[in-house]
Amino acid sequence: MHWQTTRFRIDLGVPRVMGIVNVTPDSFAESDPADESGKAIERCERLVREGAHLLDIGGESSRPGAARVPEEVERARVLPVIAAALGLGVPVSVDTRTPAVMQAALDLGADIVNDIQALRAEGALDAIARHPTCGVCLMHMKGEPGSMQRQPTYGDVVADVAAFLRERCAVVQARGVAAERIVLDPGIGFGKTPAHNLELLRRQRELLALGRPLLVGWSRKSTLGVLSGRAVHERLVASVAAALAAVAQGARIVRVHDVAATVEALAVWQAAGLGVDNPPASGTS
Ligand code: HH2
Repeated sequence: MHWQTTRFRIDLGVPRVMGIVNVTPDSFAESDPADESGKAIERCERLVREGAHLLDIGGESSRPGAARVPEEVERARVLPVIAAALGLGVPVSVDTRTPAVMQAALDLGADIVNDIQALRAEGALDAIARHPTCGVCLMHMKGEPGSMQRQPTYGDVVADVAAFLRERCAVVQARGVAAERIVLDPGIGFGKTPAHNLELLRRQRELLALGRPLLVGWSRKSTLGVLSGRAVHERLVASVAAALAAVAQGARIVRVHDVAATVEALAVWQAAGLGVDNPPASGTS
């Protein structure tokens, strides 16, 4: 299984680690925000040295309650960092829901658009459809970051997420984007309670029926705080465990802050023969 992106056709036969670079003063999990480009570029370089297979660069926090950032501010934050990251030899993703920022990043040569809104903003699909090969990550989110954690409810969270992703995948493909350019993300923490997030993890394999690779982001999120009793900057162990659990349940890409620790854990995982193509046997038979 592969993910076609602008410059790279990424082999997802082994699990891949996407390193998070937030060029923001207010991201939920940053103790030392990379809020100016020099610092963010250094972070990109460090994450690649630590073994990141992809970089995901964002200029707007999507933490619960976050307000929108003006388009010019978002552009000014991410574009210099993307330009520098393009020289680091790994696929570069822009984490944005702003069509003009998608377009500007693609014009610079970015490989992937990662959109927490699954290209629902006006003009987003046009930006992607105009580009012949860029990759896209379509994520499920119920509501808006500003209000999404106010008592989210579902009939069956896994079925609802699957139906949404199936529909978005069809819409994007109908605009001429080849299936191999698309990966899907259940959107851990986006309009979901801890019980919803854990249900999505336990039944994550059901989402594989959508036929596209899964990208999943558990890193430092609040459900891990609930499970571990740890504050946001103390969730390394829980985050690595969640990344391994996501891979065990069929995820091909994990989006993480702690690249070195995740890469090490996955090296042991793979040495044990537990690659994504060899999931642990289920049941007792
Ligand atoms: N989570 C965040 C942001 N973007 N994209 C995808 N595809 N999947 C995710 O789970 C996801 C995402 C939130 O995490 P983070 O970037 O660390 O925080 P913030 O949005 O506060 O910058």
